[in-house]
Amino acid sequence: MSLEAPEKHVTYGTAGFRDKAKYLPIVLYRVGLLAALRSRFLGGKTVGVMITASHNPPADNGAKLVDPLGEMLDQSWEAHATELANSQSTAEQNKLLDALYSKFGVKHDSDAKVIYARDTRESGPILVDALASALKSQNAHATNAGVLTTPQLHYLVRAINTLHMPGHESYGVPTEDGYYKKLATSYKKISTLAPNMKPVSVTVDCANGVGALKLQQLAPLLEGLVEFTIANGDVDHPEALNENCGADFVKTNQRLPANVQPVPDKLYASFDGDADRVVCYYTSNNGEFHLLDGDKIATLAASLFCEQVSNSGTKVDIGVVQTAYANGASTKYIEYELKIPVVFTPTGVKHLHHAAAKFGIGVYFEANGHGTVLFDKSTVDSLKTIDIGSPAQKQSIDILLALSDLINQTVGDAISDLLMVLVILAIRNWTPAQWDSCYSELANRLLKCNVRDRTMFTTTDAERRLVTPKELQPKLDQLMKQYPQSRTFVRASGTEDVVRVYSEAASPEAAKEIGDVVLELLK
Ligand code: NG1
Ligand code: ZN
Repeated sequence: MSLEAPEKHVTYGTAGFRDKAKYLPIVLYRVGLLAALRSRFLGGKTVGVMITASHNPPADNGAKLVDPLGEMLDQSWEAHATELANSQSTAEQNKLLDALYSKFGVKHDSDAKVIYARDTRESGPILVDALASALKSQNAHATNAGVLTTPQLHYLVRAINTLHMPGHESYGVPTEDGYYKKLATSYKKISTLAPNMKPVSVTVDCANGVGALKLQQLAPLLEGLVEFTIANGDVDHPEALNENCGADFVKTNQRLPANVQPVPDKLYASFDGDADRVVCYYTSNNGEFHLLDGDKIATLAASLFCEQVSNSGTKVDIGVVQTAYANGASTKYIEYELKIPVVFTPTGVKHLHHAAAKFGIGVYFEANGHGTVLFDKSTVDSLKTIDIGSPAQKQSIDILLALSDLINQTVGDAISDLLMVLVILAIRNWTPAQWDSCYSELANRLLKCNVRDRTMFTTTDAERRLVTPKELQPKLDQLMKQYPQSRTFVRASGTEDVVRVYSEAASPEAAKEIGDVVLELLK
């Protein structure tokens, strides 16, 4: 490394390290040091490193560590990552690393295995070199998995470790091909189980990112069942990544991405830059744009699971996990129509993931389209062993088991989530408009506000209420009383130096007015 310290302070946050790529080579080097230690600490299990900045601009990049079962890095290690990355000299770095080896009682010469991958960003190869040289310096067994989506790397990590892990069923063949085959096989299985399932088609805006390459590889395996058309699949021009397209653009702007000319009532989807998020949408005959976001995906999935579990004759507690950003109408639909519980957690998928794992079948999605469904081991075991009474019961059990294979349970996965949406629509023979009509969203608005010090904004109740500044929450409460069905909250972003203001109400005018008043209050 030419530098001995990063040019600016970096923090391992909800999205791992993320910054302008030019600051990151030394950070990736230190991520490599930590990854080797993490693997050794876990008895030589394989850990993953993903190099990506997801939906952020092309000049950014980042790194996330993946734990052996494909989960995000254990939260208690985030502080070690931050401390090590910010060492001010090589001597300090080595001293800190030695201290961590001693603290955890880890031997330097024990087994360490790390697998890593990157997205399509131009800065990827330089960061891979920095990571690889750190792994080499640590005598770690390193595997370069090349260019992958983030969820594919999570899949590989889990599949590698569960090959020989007592108490854990093998997650699949630990190769990229194994991933495609697992998805395609389970989709095909469902198509043979569900009566009269028709082929479906979808146009996918891939944000000019890695999702395009991977969807092209999957597509031939699903020929005759799913017809994919790729839009924004240009990975040869790195500057085009996420530019006027992708899931974040579509969700934030509530409009079509560039290069998509919609046919009314047809289904469209957008992935983000590393294909761990997906949102869907369609236009009606009058040209109106309708977003089917993470909340709509969660409700679609939860309703199918309720139906199939009830047909299967098993008892499974199904629940949905949301954040404060979930539209209030979706929460009401889940609680009052589907009659299943909703749990709220703070923003950030690791919180949602942990809460979802407490259910027999836990559905979690952020409104922005990041999420998945978790099947508890006891649920899968009881589905596999229950006495089967009728063919209809058997069919539902088999559909549920195949869905548990179709869904990437390690982390939100745009490709796998999209297949889940498609298969549910196909089972029900629903158009996008039928899906959309389950509930009508409350009007909402999401604003950002620059403040002097965002750490002054502390919250409680899964970020839905402010604790400090003390005088603000009573004013928000007062405001909510003035508008029917309204809700507003303020929280500090975990990924940007801003506070976010969310408002929802019965009409767009009211949602806008509330947002404007809150912005004034923040001045
Ligand atoms: P912050 O910046 O903390 O609001 C954003 C998203 C999260 C999550 C993280 C991680 C919103 C409102 N917030 O968090 O949902 O995806 O980024 O990338 O969409
Ligand atoms: Zn992403």
